[in-house]
Amino acid sequence: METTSDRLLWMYRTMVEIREYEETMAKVYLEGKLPPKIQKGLAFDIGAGPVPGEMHLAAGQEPVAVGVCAHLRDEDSVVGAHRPHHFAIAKGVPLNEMTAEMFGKVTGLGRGKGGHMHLFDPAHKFSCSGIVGAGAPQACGAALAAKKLGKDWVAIAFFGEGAANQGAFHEALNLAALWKLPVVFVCEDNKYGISVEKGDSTAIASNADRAAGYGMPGVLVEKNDALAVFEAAGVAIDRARRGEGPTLIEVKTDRYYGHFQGDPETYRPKGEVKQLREHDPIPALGAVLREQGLLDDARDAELREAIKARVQAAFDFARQSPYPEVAEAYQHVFVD
Ligand SMILES: Cc1ncc(C[n+]2csc(CCOP(=O)(O)OP(=O)(O)O)c2C)c(N)n1
Repeated sequence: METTSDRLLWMYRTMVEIREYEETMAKVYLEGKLPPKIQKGLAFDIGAGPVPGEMHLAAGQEPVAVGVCAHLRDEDSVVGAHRPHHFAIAKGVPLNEMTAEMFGKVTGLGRGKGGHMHLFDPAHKFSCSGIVGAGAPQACGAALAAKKLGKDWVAIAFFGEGAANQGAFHEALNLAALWKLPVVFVCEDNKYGISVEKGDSTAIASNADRAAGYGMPGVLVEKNDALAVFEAAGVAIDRARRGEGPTLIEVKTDRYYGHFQGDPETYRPKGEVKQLREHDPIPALGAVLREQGLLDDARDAELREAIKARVQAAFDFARQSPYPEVAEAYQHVFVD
């Protein structure tokens, strides 16, 4: 990505792709789980259907992923959490192998053994984990490796505001600041940790304020806006590349779906999601692009069609791929 225009267009396209991916997954995930009329709000067999296991979708949170990843190079590392698709897509993880992994197929990133919370792609330096808070120390590890190798690579740890109450998060921040590691901690405050509102679990309003306790800059991005994230992330990533150490950024973002697919969301005020969707960050960035002459209706329709086709192709690839052989069950699990 050379110019600012390239980056703006990339952010828009990538947000559209993430949204298309999550909306497609929301539908496909329910296949075979229960008859539609009793699905809403009831427990179902999460092992049934083509996509087994839990499913955490990130529609609404696209600005965080693209605003940060627009600054990254191939050599930079990204560690995500249990809600990882937006980060993976923004880091360039291939859709086919990522989707096949969620379908449990042998063509998946982890040969079908990891599922949607455990997407590992060394080629694109992407990983994630279902263990809340686990990613921050891992990003420190990648940053330490870059520093020892004398490279100007950076590492990003993405996590939710719930994870910021885990011990591992605090240990990671302390060590990162002490060793001036080239890492940026990016907290997505989507207001809820499962069903618990932030104010019921966290004594301070903004995690960005916690940065001062570790001797690093803390930045609060108050709007779920790709350009605002892009700006804050640019400063933090440049600082990390220059060897000046870590930054903690918190972004106020919006989760459109439940914590997991099938979540009855009884903790959410009625109409909250409808209200959030009225400030959708995708058309907001689209309007900026239009003002700058970078987008019009024809171009928008064209790029949306291409994205739809790419996402559909990934789901087709996953469906058509074979399951692993039973004999593989214990292979690729432990290091000899
Ligand atoms: C160590 C650990 N504790 C608890 C859980 C169960 N759990 C899964 S997601 C979640 C909430 C995470 O909230 P947050 O970090 O804000 O991320 P969000 O789901 O909002 O993206 C919890 C407690 C877990 N997976 N790992």
